[in-house]
Amino acid sequence: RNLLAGLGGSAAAILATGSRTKAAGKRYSIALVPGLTTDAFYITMHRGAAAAASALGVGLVFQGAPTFNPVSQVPVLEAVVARHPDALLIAPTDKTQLIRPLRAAFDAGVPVITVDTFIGGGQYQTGSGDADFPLSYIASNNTTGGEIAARALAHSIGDKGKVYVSNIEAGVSTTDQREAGFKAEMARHPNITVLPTEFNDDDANKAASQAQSVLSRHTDLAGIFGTNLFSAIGAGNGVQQSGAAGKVKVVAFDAPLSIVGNLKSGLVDIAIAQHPAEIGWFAVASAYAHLTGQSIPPAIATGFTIIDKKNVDDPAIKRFLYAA
Ligand code: T6T
Repeated sequence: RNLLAGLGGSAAAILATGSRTKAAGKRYSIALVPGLTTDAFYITMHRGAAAAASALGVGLVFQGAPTFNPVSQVPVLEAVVARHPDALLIAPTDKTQLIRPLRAAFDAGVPVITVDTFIGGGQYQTGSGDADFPLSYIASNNTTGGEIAARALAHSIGDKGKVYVSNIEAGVSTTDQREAGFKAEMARHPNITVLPTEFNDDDANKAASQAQSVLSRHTDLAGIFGTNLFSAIGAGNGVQQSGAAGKVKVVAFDAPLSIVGNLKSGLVDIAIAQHPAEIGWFAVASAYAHLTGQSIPPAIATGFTIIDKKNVDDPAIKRFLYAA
């Protein structure tokens, strides 16, 4: 108890130091720009960020676009940067196209941390390339996540048959890495054939009709890997609409509350929950550390929780479902 009391005291001391470094009476303002605003993943990330902001006494602005793409994200980013936040946390929607606008933010004196996705090759603070200027990359290890998905899918289809990847679009760091990790692991499963990837633009309806049309071309399809929330929900719906629920196995990246029914009915075998609240919490804490003169690591890898119908009701597991 004494230890906790001591920690409380030092947190208060840090807070006081932090406020002293700003002009009297002004709080730090940190902006969080998600990949899109209506996605349970980013809504949950916002919740974790807000918890850290309130613990540290900083202001947090959450502003993003309604769809996941650079065309809608860049104007929001520019509007946010024009108000000159003390730090910018952003999930860039394209590895390449967000470099220029983020560089402009950085050149205007706004420290940048990327959350969930990265720009360039994702190696920051290396002194090389045109995209190493963000201070830190705080995210899941998405290559590992893709490998986990492949092993789970291989297991549930008896290590043989045809599968495909339902993905957003090439150029998104997270889902590119998930697909690459998935394919690398599947290369170790000689009796599994990976069909060409279907790209859905983060649209669950499109992912569902793609699943139906792949199934009509390959009636022996064994499984689908949905690389993110909308890809996975769409793949599951497409399988159901084709009357192939249970026959075609689905492994989902992401774990919105709405996946619970699908896990229980057997439509989705496994959901790989990221820890978006953890990403948001560490992003705000890292920005605050930087603003108050601390050094921060160039990358922080957050965790996963693997959810299936056997563990989904366990309170220690279900807390990782994304609450929208
Ligand atoms: O999978 C997450 C996120 O990690 C990815 O970058 C984009 O899609 C999600 O937001 C889920 O919809």
